[in-house]
Amino acid sequence: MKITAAKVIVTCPGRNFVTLKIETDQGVCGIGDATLNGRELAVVAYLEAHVIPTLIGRDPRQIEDIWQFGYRGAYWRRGPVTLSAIAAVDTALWDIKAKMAGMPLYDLLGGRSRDGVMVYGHANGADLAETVDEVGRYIDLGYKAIRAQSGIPGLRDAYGVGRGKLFYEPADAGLPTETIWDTRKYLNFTPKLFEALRAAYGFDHHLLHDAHHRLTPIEAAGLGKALEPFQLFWLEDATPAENQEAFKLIRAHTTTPLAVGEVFNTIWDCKDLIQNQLIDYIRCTVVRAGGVTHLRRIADLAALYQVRTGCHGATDLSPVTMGAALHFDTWVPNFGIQEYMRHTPETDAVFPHAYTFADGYLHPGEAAGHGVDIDEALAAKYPYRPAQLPVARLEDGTMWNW
Ligand code: GCO
Ligand code: MG
Repeated sequence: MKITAAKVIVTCPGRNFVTLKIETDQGVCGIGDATLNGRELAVVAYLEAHVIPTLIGRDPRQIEDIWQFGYRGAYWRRGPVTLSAIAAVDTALWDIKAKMAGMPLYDLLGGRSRDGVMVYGHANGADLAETVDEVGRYIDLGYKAIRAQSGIPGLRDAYGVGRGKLFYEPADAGLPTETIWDTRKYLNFTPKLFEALRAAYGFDHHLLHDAHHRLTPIEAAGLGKALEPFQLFWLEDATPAENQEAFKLIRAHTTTPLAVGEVFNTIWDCKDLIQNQLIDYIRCTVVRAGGVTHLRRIADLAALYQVRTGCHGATDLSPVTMGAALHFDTWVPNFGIQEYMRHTPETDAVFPHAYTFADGYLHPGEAAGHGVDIDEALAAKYPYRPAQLPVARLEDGTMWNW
């Protein structure tokens, strides 16, 4: 069996997505997501110039060897561009293998470990009252777990609060929008939000929150401590994790569970955090961390330390990543939760998929492969549009983490 062709499809049904399609001499094709939000064309160039030529003529069944070739063969290891490209190839090859086997991907990985994949949705509001109402809307939609982000009094912009509600898109401009950040205002407000949410809805639902890399370790420790009475499912990206040791300080002060890793690319980025039991959930997902092949390795390491998975699932990960992640989630023994930020109907139409939502759970479906396809004719109607994520500055103009 041979790979005969591979091509990159860029489409913008409201936001940009990059998809790799691999074709074989047996007529079976597979697709993989290669979207890197705000840096899409870097991955397109990497795939077209450096990866696709090495794939032609290879046996698509040799998923492991092709992964190792992409990783070791690059010499310049790691990084989001390289690992997104490797992930796209890997996802497409697992799709092909599962289609050849006539199995949904989760069956090929080792079979079903659960009946459904618990997801969390994104509730966000301009202020406390609106955010409380939005969480109520998600509860009414059947969600068991909800992430709450709110506008902050006295602060013009806050992370996670979009112009839209069910669908919002942070990569909103061709050049980065500049937002203003004030940690003091955020720390004064956030415990009040969760106090109000528990007062309104009780303790039966899981509540989550994303600090989006904005805090220093000691500030993060303080927030974790202040949130303890409200029993969060997790506090995410409390502080940047380039320095994995920083989490020792947070951990020493709070029992609020910690989640990290949506920006990680490999097992090396989370090795110390996992082995030192400094986190509770690892956020890596298919497209960002080298595909199903590498994500499995991360999950297996995490399992040794009772760290559970919590795959990133924002809208900048295409339905292809969502589909593949749901098969992974259905199989992985140490599953925790899956993020589910809904794609717009336009995106769903470009990527017809087998997965479905019901009662707070996503189900990968029974189609052979990962169950997600691309409608190329429709995709061609939405040409690429430059779009970048915002940046953040402190009130005095200092650059901060967005
Ligand atoms: C999340 C994330 C996203 C990111 C986005 C960047 O937890 O869902 O933090 O909202 O900001 O994926 O492209
Ligand atoms: Mg996040």
